[in-house]
Amino acid sequence: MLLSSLVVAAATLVVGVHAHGYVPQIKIGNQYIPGWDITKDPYTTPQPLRVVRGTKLDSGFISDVTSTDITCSIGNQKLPPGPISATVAAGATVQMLWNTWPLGHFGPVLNYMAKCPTSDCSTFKGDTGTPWFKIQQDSFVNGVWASDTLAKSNFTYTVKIPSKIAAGNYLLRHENLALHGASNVGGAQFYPVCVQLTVTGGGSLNPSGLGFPGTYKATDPGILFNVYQGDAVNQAYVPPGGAVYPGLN
Ligand SMILES: *[C@@H]1O[C@H](CO)[C@@H](O)[C@H](O)[C@H]1NC(C)=O
Ligand SMILES: [Cu+2]
Repeated sequence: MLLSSLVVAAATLVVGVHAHGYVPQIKIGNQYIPGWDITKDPYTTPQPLRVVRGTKLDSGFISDVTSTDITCSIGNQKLPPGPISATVAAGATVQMLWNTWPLGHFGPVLNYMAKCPTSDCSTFKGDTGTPWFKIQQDSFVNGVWASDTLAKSNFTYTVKIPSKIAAGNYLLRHENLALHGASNVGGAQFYPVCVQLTVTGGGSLNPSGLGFPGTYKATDPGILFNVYQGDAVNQAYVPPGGAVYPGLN
């Protein structure tokens, strides 16, 4: 008993001061689909094909909004070894199943998509131009930050794929933005995760307009923000990246 708790404590130390979280699984309808498991997938040869973009070896955060890591997490330059995507109908949901998320890393949960310009998403980095559009966001609702709600909901967050976007291949960029240190410039922590999706059905909308990097500025009011000023201030919080793209549903 004592030995096993020591082993757990040692493993926790190796991971870091605290574990942030990553997305080892997603769920579409009743189907569980492997995401990117940082404890296994980077160490598997050949590298497994995963619908969640792989990152470098940790689940650490990004603080530099001008870095290409802001697009799809640390090591955005590393593309998947081949084409793979999860199929989802326009108007349906994708559940992001985080392995964990620390309470108190509070902030909004932001969700964007970008249409892959190529026949599949595996060669699309999404880090130049403005291919992205915002599809969903949650900030401070009834006294609770969306990231704390995620942590209290079995580490699950549900993204609705817009019903009116054109069918095709997309990256979904799902992001936790932790504001606990955000009252200083560079103190906000970004945790983006990208999923390769094939959207079926849908309509004729082909939105775009946002860039990662590009859209976020270190001094945006939703990025340079003191989260400890009380509920009234938090309720007035304006997330970065603007409003959800109009007319998606
Ligand atoms: C919590 O999420 C995990 C996957 O991350 C799932 O296997 C489990 O069934 C979920 N538990 C509940 C109570 O929904
Ligand atoms: Cu942290």
